[in-house]
This record gives sequence, structure tokens and C-alpha cells, in this order.
Amino acid sequence: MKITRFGVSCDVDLLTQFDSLIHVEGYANRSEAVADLMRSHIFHQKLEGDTPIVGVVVMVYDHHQRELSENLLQLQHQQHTKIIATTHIHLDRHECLEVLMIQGAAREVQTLADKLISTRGVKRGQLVLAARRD
Ligand code: NI
Repeated sequence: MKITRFGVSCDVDLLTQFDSLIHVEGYANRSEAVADLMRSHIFHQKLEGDTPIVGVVVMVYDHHQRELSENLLQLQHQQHTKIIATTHIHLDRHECLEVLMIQGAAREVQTLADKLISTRGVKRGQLVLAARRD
């Protein structure tokens, strides 16, 4: 691996916040933190619609919301070949945390994640790209 150096100009406050964060996260120096950001950016940007991936959907919802649990289950059964694992945790009397691991072409995973997360009553939801399978 050939190493190069480059200069970066940025807002002083932004750099102060960045330094505090990477210190907490345990980075030894800025170079390692910036290199990780670059790798993550490249990893996500290069993704094509038909690239096979594994994505993880994390969502929180209130199971009292009318028809929500049924709608989420119906969506998951329709797409059962793509969903490789699910975990459901009852956070309290009302809220549920659900984590779904989804495998398939990037656009299919994104579409399914969008449908799940946009289901009426889902309070928070996010798709995390976990791995590329190409
Ligand atoms: Ni629950």
C-alpha cells in the first residue's frame, strides 16, 4: 500500500467537533478516521441497483397502532425469500424494536426497506448497508 499525504481546509468548529468525536470513538489520529470515512463513502456510492447486498433494517413502532403489526407481517411474508433473519424486542408496554436482515439486489432491498419504514405507525426506521455480495 502506497501512502500519500494531502491537506484539507475546513471550519475550525467542525474540526473541533470531529476531533472530539473520533477521540471518543477511539481513533488514534485524524488520518485513520478520515480514511474510514472515505472507505465508507466509496462503499455506498459504488452500489448499483443490481449489486447483491445484505441490508439491515432497524425500526421502532407502537404495536397498538391499528393494523400495523399485520401490515408489517404481510409485507415480510410477501418478500420471505429476501428476509434471512428477524428479531423482535418488546421495548416496553407499547414500543417494539424490530431488526430485519435482508438479502437481494440493492434496489430490491431498498424498495422493501422503504415500504417497511414508511408503513403508517413506524416511528423510526433506517436501512444499513451491511455487506456487498459481489
Ligand atoms: Ni413487541
